[in-house]
Amino acid sequence: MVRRTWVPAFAGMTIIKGSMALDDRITIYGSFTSSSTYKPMLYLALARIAFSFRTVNLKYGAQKLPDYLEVNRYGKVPTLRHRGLTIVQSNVILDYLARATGHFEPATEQDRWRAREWLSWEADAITNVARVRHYHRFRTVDPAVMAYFRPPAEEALSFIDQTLADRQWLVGETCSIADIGCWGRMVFMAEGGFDITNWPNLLAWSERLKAMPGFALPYDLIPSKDREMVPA
Ligand SMILES: N[C@@H](CCC(=O)N[C@@H](CS)C(=O)NCC(=O)O)C(=O)O
Repeated sequence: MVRRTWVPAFAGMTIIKGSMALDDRITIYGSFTSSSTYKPMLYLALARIAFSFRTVNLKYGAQKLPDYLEVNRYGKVPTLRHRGLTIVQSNVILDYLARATGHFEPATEQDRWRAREWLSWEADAITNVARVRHYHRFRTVDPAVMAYFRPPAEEALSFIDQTLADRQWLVGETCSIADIGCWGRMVFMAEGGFDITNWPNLLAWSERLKAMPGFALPYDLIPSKDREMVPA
């Protein structure tokens, strides 16, 4: 059954915009240790959209097994499947979700492009935060490697901090995919040894995000097993 206006897809639970069939559920493949997985899952949690989660155990290399490589040729998480489409790369998934469900999309066309500009920047710059956290948490690397990646990571955090000095959100007047994408990639910063209190505007922004209905941190949001996710 297809509805063409804003409708509760499941009573009291999910509001989905556009011509979305009630049974065409979104599926996310991901891992509970992955900031890239967190980004679309946070979007769906904040948008109060039910979806199916399929775990890909990175510890055991499930992302490189043939079955999963058929889903995601890069052998990485996350992947989204919806309406017969397979979408990979977390920022492309955020773009897709904003277009498909209508949430967290800035109000003007200029700001919609600006939000996507932030997502592209995020992949260049905040990725350094994720790299430092990854080396810190999962590998033993030469200290020179850490010394190489830490300054651009701190520079990225400072850039966000400066941007937020006189505004609440990265784009426009409300939370958008830019905020979800940038926050989502840096969410494990403490595991990389970055103390968020060094960036007060960034800290205040994170508190604004945390105050939103449906917000959860990755270890509370992403299950370690397959699960049907229902908004709280
Ligand atoms: N640019 C990609 C990065 C995806 C990525 O690196 N995912 C990591 C987890 S955060 C992964 O799957 N790592 C497993 C591997 O590289 O084998 C995105 O944003 O989706």
